[in-house]
Amino acid sequence: MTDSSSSETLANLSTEERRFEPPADLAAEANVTADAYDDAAKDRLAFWAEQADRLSWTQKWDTVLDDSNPPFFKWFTGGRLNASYNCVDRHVEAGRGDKVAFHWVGEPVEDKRDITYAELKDEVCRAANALTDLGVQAGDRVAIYMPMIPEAIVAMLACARIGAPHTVVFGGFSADALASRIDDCQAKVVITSDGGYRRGAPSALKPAVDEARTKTDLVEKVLVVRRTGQDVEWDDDTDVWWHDVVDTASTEHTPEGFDAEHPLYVMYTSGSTGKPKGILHTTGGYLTGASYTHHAVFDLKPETDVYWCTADIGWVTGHSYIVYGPLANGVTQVLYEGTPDSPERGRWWQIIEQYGVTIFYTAPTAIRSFMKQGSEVPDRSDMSSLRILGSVGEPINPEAYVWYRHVIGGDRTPVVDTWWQTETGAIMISPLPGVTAGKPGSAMKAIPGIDADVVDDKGASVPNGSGGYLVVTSPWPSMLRTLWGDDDRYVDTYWKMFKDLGYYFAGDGAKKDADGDIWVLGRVDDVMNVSGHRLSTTEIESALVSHPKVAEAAVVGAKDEDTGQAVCAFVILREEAGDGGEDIVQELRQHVRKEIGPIATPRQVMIVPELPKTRSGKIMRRLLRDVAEHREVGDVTTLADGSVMDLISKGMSSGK
Ligand code: 6R9
Repeated sequence: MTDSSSSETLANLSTEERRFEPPADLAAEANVTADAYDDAAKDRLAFWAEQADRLSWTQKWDTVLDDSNPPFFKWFTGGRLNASYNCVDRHVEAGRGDKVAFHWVGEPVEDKRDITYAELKDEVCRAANALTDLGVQAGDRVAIYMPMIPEAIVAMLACARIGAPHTVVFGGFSADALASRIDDCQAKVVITSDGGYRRGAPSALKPAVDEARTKTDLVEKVLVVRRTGQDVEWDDDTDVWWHDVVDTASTEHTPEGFDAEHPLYVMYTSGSTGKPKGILHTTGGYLTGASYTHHAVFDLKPETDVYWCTADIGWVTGHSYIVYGPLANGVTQVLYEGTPDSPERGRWWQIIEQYGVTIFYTAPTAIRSFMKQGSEVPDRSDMSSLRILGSVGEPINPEAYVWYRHVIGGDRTPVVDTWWQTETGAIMISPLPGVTAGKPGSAMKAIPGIDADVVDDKGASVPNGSGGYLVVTSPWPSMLRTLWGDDDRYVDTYWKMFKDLGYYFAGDGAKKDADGDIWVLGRVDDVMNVSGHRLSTTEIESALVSHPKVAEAAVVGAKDEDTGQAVCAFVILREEAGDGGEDIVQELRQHVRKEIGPIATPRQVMIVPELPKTRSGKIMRRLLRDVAEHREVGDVTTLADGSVMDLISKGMSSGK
């Protein structure tokens, strides 16, 4: 990525001229102004100490950053606090107990419930007492395997309240995945439900827990919420109904202040190969980062905003931007159980209209799938309450950004394209909605208090117009502390690459444009090498998506005898494009050639009905590479919909 030919390639890649200035009224009232960058740069630690003051501490810290043993950094040492108290009790104590914490919307229409902060506090206290009665103590790990129901959040906060780190496992993951996570962090209790609703039908969860228990004998108790009422197998020695032990428990529970570095949770991320990594987050720094970024990046006004993040709590976005950040900030949120198109396509937009959602945070994959359907369905809902839109999880293609802003945001709303990772705990690179003139496709620059850069393989900052590796050059409060039980892998994975400089290596490639703004290009392993030219999958995908007939595209590099790797594109057409006709493949190849250059012209363009995605919406290019290289398709257990690969493979063999 650092040789001159690749820099040229990156510099020549599609240029984006569109700019969207912050709306004047938003800028005038913004929580964070341009001064914050300078303030933070002047004294970074004082800046973060000020942000930590947003929280309630039972004991103030002695030292903001202890960097005596890098890369094992500690923040706010000597300080003590309780995360659950910060997310719930303090709002009630401040007289905001009647404020709605969650407008919960079940997938079945009419299945909905509002939960105030006072009610949330009672429920969290009950659950904390119940967990203690089940033998859970501070430091014990608890696995949570649940659908998007309020009890899932209560469970997380109850664990935090008693100092028991939780590990939330996606409800869509298999029994194997659950068992391996339970094993890795040695969880002694699992909290689950009989099932949840997905696409109009109850889907079971408890059987996967039962199966996981045949693979690991660590689990002492399984606490089960009754959600769907479906039949479940029952083991009297282990299984306990939530309504039996939580509903009957006391609402009195005194939260204990834990050390700022007390483990808050472990979140597993699937590495591209090998066993998943258990990312460890601790309490004080993490909560500071989640709370500050939520306030700054979404310009949060807790008195008036209605905030909705569509993530699942089974991934980090749900942790930082449904649970810890927003609740620490005391906002009213929407929490939705189901899929975007159930029972009908306009469900999300109807929810926005119904609850007057003002801030909406979702993933590019969702945006692209709505683009595919066109604007007719969203246009039926009044979404004039929206004032800020956010994007996370993948690079957002410029066309998807513009569509999102235009069709969903009525051209009023800034779009904040937020780059961060499970490891970073909180948003790192993003526009600020009251400050930044947004460029579609760019995450822009590091937020105040964060030092990020794009560097070459020696760690030298690359000049504007060039590409390289994305790094974080100073420690930050919400950073991961280690990989659960594997300090060596933590050091190797993130800190070895730029050891002498002490930079955190994020695993992503990025480029700086002529203004020095950052364009994240995706994982480094998503970078292709075609005839010695480094090409980013993201940029070719964005070129494809800019074609009017294309809704979504995924690009992989497949082995090629002549060029080393060749560009293979998998494309979903927009509905109005029909089957695209005979010439569509040639048309798309020409389009990429024109947009980026001959070197990027796909060798193959395959029209497919769906793309393989994880539940968090990331395209699993590894599986597409298997198809492109005519291999047997690898492990599909983390796919949201396992049947997608069959559809794609079938399309391939029938020559479509
Ligand atoms: C929050 C989350 C992290 C990886 C990250 C990068 C990609 C996330 C992005 C983005 C471009 C953005 N990513 N946000 N790429 N622009 N705004 O997604 O965490 O699941 O750990 O994934 O996602 O590749 O390294 P996680």
